Amino acid sequence: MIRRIHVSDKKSRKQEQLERFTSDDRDKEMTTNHGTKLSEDEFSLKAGERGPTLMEDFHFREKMTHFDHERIPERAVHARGYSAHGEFELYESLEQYTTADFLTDTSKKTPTFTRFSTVAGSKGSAELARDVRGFATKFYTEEGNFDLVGNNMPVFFIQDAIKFPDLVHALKPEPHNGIPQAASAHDTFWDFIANNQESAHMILWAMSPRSIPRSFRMMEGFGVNTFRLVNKEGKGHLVKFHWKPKLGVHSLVWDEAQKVNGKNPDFHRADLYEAIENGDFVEFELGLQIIDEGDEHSFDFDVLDPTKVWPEEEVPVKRVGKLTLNRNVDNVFAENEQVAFHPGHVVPGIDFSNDPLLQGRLFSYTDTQLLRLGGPNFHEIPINQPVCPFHNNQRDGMHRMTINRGQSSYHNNSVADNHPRTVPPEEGGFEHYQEKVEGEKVRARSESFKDHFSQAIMFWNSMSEHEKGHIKDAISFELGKCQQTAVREQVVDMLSNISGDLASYVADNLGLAAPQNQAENITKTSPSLSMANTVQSPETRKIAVLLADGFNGEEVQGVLDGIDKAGADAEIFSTKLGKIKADNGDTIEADHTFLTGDSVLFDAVYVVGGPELSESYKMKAKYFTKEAYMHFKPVGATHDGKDWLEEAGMSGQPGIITSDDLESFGEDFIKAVAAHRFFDRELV
Ligand code: HDE
Repeated sequence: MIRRIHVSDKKSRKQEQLERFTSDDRDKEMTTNHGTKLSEDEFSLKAGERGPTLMEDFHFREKMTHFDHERIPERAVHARGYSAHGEFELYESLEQYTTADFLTDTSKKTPTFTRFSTVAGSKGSAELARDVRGFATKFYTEEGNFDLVGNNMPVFFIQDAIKFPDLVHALKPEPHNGIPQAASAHDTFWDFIANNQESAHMILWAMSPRSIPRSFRMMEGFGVNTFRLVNKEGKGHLVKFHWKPKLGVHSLVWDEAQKVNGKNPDFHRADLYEAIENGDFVEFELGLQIIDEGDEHSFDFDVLDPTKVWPEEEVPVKRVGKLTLNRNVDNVFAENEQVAFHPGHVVPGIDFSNDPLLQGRLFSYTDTQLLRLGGPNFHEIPINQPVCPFHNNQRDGMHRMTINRGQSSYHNNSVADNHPRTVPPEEGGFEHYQEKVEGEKVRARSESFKDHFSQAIMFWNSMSEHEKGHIKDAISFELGKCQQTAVREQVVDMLSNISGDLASYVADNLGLAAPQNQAENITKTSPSLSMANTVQSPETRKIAVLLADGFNGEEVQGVLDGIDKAGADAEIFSTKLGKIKADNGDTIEADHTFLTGDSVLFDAVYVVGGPELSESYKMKAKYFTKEAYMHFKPVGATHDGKDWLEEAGMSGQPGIITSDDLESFGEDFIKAVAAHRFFDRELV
C-alpha cells in the first residue's frame, strides 16, 4: 500500500541523461509519428459509414503496424524481472586493490540501475516460483559502465559455460507439452541434476528457503564468478562480489509462496515499487572477498570453480560501500525490458579470472542482446548509455541513433588526425591484466574441479533445523512431481553422497528403498551460509489488523502508533470497505476486506475484532489468523481476539502475543514482527 509519494529533487547524471529522452503527453496535441496533427482517433477511414476500411488510411496503418511490432523476444532466462534506479556510495578508498574510480573516490555517488528477476519463468509468470533470483546492477561510472550481474545464491549448477544451454533446456517447460511453467519440479530438470553431479551444492541452495524470498529487498546478492581487481602497480587480486541487505535475509514458506502466486502474482515487484514510492529506500552493502594471487592455491577448493563458495569465515567479506535504490522506473519497457547487462562490461581496475563459467558468459550476453534488442546499437538505448562520452569507429546497423560527423570511420587514419584516439593505460585506457597463460588445447575439466560433494556437505552441516526441514520437504515435493521413478531414484542416490538423513527422508517420502551410498564424513560448517542469524528488523513489515465496529479505540490507536514508530505498516481489514467505528466514537478507514486481501500477503496479524461479530466475520477472521499461524507468523491479540486464539488452540505458542497490558503488548508484538517467523511452533 502506497503511503506517500517521494519526489527526489537531486538528480544524478544518469537521471539527467534519461530525462532528455523522456516524454510527457499531458497538454500535448495528438499527431502521427511523423508529426501530422490528428483530428480523429476512434474511427478508421471507410468508404461509407458501413463500408470497408481504405488502404490510404495512413493513421490506421501506422497505429496498427506499431502495435503489431510492440513485443520483443523475452530474455532466454531471467525474463520476469523488475528494476529500480539508485546510487552507490563508497565507504573507503580501495586503491590498494583497484584503480576503478568508483571504488577509489569516496566523494562520488555513482548512479546505478538494478534489475531483480526469476530465472525459469516467462515474462508473465508468477513471482514466487521456487527459483534462483537474478540481482544485476549497472554502475554508470565516469569511466564507463560496470555491470555486476549476479544471483541471490553464491554458486551455480555447472562448472563450464558449454553446459548452460543443456541446463536451461532441462529447466524450462518440457518441450513436448510446455509444462510446467516457472517450476523446476519436473523430470527433465531433476534428470539433469542427477546426471550432472557438479550441481550437488547448488541444488541444496535452490531447495533452501532462499529460493522463495520474502522480498527482493531481503535477499543477499552474489557475483558468483571470480573476478580480478587490478591496482596502479598492475598487481592483481582475485575477488568475489557480495550484496548484503540492510533488512536481513528472509523467506516465505512453501505453502504460502504457492498461495501468494495466486493471490498476488506481482508480489515482489509490488513490494519493491511500493517501498520506493513510500520513501522506504532499499539498501544493500557491497561486500568484497579478496584473495592475494599468491594464495590462489591455498584452499581446499579451486577458487575458479563456480560451484564453490569462499567460506566467509576463511575469507571475510569486507563491506566497502552502499547501494541505495531510491527511484522507480518511469517506463517498464524502456528501462526494465531494454536494459542489457553483461558481465564483460568492466572498467579499468576490474578484470576477469579464468573461471570457465565466466569465460563463456563473456560471449553469451552480447550475443543474446543482438537478438533480443534487434541489432548492434542497443548501447544507444537510453538506459544502456554510459554517462561518460563514448566514441569509436563502429557505425551504422539497425536503429542507429548517433549521427557521426566526419569523413573517417577507421583507425589508423590521417584525415581525422587519428581520432578518436586510443588512450594509454596511465591516462585511463583499459589494459587487460597480463596473466601468464600456457597449456595444451584440451576439452577437459581440471582435477581441482572434481570434488562435487565436500561443499554440499558443508552447506548441509551449516543449516539450521528449520532450513534442513525446508530442504527435505522441497526435494520431496519436487521429486514427488516427477513422473519417472528412475529419475527419483538417481536423485536420492546423489543425495546420499551429501547426507544419509536427507536421502533417507526423501526416499521414505517417495516410497523408495533407503539409498546405499555413504556420504563422506565431513564436519566442516560455515555459519554464514545459514539464514538463521540474519538481521531482524520490523521496518516495512506489513501487519494486517482485523477490526470490526465497536473495537477498543484507545487501545488500537496505541498499538497502531507503536507499529508506525517501528517503521512497519498496518493495514486495516474488515468485512467491507469504508469507516469502522470505535467504542470511543473514533473512526478508522478499512484498507481491505477479507475478499480483497489475504493473510499470505502479510507478515503478521493483529486480531482485535469487536463486541458484536457476525458468524461470517468470525469464520473469515479465524481462517485468516489460522493461516498466518500455520505459516509461523507472529499473531498479536487483545480482548476478543484473545478468546478466538484460545478457542482455536493457538494461544501459548511461540510468537503468539496476547496481553492486556498495552505497553508490553506493543513492545512484544513488534519484537515478534522483527523475528519474522517462529519455526519452533507446534502446528495443531
Ligand atoms: Fe546469465 N544470462 N548466464 N547468469 N544472467 C542471462 O542474458 C548465461 C549466470 C544472470 O536482468 C542472459 O540478457 C550463461 C550466472 C542475470 O537482464 C544470457 C551462463 C549468473 C541475468 C545469460 C549464465 C547469471 C542473466 C539472458 C553460464 C550469476 C539477467 C538474457 C555460463 C552470476 C540480467 C540476457 C537482466 C541473463 C547467459 C550463468 C546471472 C542468455 C551462458 C552464473 C542476473 O545471456
